[in-house]
Amino acid sequence: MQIHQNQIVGLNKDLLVEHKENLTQLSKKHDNLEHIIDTISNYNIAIPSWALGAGGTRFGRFGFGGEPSTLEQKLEDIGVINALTKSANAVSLHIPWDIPEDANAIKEKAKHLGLHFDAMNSNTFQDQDNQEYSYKFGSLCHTDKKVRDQAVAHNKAVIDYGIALGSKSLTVWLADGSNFPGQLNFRRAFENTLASLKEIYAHLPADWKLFIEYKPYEPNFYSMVIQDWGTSHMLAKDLGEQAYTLVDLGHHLPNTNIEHIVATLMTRGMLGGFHFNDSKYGDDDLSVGVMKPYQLFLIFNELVFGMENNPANNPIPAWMIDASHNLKDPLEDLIQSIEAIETAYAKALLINQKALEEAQLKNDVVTAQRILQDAFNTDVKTILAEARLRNNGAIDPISAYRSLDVRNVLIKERGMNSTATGL
Ligand code: LRH
Ligand code: MN
Repeated sequence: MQIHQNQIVGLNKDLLVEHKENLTQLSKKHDNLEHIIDTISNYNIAIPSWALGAGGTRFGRFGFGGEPSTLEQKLEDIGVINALTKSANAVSLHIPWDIPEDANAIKEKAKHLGLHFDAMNSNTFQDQDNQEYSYKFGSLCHTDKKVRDQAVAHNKAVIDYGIALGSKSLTVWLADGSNFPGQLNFRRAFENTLASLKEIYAHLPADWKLFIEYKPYEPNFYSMVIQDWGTSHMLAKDLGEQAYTLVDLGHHLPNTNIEHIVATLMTRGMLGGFHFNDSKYGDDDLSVGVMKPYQLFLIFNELVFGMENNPANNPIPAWMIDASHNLKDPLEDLIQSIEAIETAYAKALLINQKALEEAQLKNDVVTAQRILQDAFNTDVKTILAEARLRNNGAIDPISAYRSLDVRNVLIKERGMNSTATGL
């Protein structure tokens, strides 16, 4: 299904007058409004190719109907999200869930839909049918060199797929770890992983980045080889300048101060990117901003400050969503996640960083808090709508999605039982 510009123009018509009035009101209150609208209208988030169908848990999976069962259909669905939000012009592929059989054809299709390829993702956390050695006891850390070599070869193959598609980065997340004390020698596992990553790093083109994603537990429940930002940072430093730490918001123990981790990584230019999602307990992979919107706002406050004060030359982070959908229509869920991310970013851009610094230097805690909360309590819906409108997007993407009856059109095209690869 493709959404055409005139359909969006039609859907925006009834919303325009009120929107313009709201914008006029807002511009009276905020003198840097144009800068914020401009920043958001040039902001894009990569959509995970593995989150366009029903995820499911070990207790069950409930399909949505009309799910994309091919990479081409997945690109079309991301095209729908981008047509409405004008903030989703990138795709993050997971291999082998989404192998581009004909890379040139896939690249052309993506180009036609206004999409490009962000970070590639390798997968050495599942055994594939035709696989010689099992990853049951790990991959890059495995005690058996044959298994490590197999996993290194897979990561090199993923880089090669990415080169063919125009991607410029690889994300490595490892399920490697242990379930029981004594099962694993932590030091040997770390050193094996580093040695394996060095072989993968050596295969990177000079203009590529390697993102090392950490996670404290699951699917292993005693230890994970790359358990936290510190371990990821150690590995990245040992590898070289093209290696960075990737922060998946769901990969933290309860009450972890993630905005502090983000600020700390940026002091050394080591923040490579994000997997945005939200959670209440574990790696719940829920829609962004549904549980902890203030934390997300505080993370963007550190990003705004960090990008404006960047002596360590931290690159612009890779912005990616990593979620799994069990109840909500995946496309609606992703549209809401984009909205939540841009909301946090716009509110953070409203913060008067100069006034905040003055309050901090004077240890005027009350004023510092008021500056943050005034920005957080500002309704930025109109800013996001104007940013979309200036890119010919929908003023209200969710109501547009429903007015266009996208899910039922997809069910007519693909049937009720088509299933998407992924989580
Ligand atoms: C692991 C993870 C990782 C992906 C997977 C789909 O929890 O966050 O980023 O490879 O989810
Ligand atoms: Mn992730």
